[in-house]
Amino acid sequence: MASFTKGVTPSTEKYDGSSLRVLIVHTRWNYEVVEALVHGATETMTSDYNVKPENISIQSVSGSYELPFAAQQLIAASKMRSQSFDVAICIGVLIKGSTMHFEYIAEAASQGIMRASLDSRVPIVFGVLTCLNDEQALERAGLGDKKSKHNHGIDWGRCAVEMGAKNRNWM
Ligand code: DLZ
Repeated sequence: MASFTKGVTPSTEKYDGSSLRVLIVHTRWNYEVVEALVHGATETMTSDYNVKPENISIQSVSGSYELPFAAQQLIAASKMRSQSFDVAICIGVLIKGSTMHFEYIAEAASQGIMRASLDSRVPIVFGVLTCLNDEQALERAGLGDKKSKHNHGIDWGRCAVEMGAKNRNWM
C-alpha cells in the first residue's frame, strides 16, 4: 500500500524565540498525560528555540472546557500590563467515555480556542488531544510501550515559536 510521511514537515526557516513571551494554559484533568505534553512543549521551546524559561507563563485550569476562557482572560490581562503574550498554547486531554460529554467538551474547547485566538489576535496553539481511549492518549504524549509513541507537545512547542515569531512580523 502507498504511504507518505505523516505529520508536519519541519520549516526551512530557523525561528529565534529568545524574546518571545509564551502563555501555556493546561488542564488538571488527566494530569499525568497533560504533564508530559506540557514538558514536551516547554523543553522544545527552551532547548531548540532559546525561549527563556522566565518568559513562559504556565497556568492551570480544571478541565478542557475552561481552556478558552482562561486563555482569553490571561491574554487580555497581559495586554493591560503592556507585556502581551506573543503566543499561547492550550493543553488538555479529553478521553471519550460512555456519554456525550466528550463530544460537547471537544466541540466547545476547539471552537472556543479558535474564537479566543481570533478575537485576541494572539495565536493560540490547539494542544487538546481528543482520544478514544487511554492508550491513544499515552501514545500521543510519548508515554506507554508503543514504538510509534510521539509527544505531541514537541510539535506544539515548535508551532508556538513559529506562530509567535511570524505574528510579530505580520503586525
Ligand atoms: C467533565 C469532564 C469529563 C467527563 N471528561 C474530561 C476529560 O476527559 N478531559 C478534560 O479536560 N475535562 C473533562 N471534563 C471536565 C470539563 O472539561 C470541565 O472541567 C467541567 O465540565 C467543568 O466545567
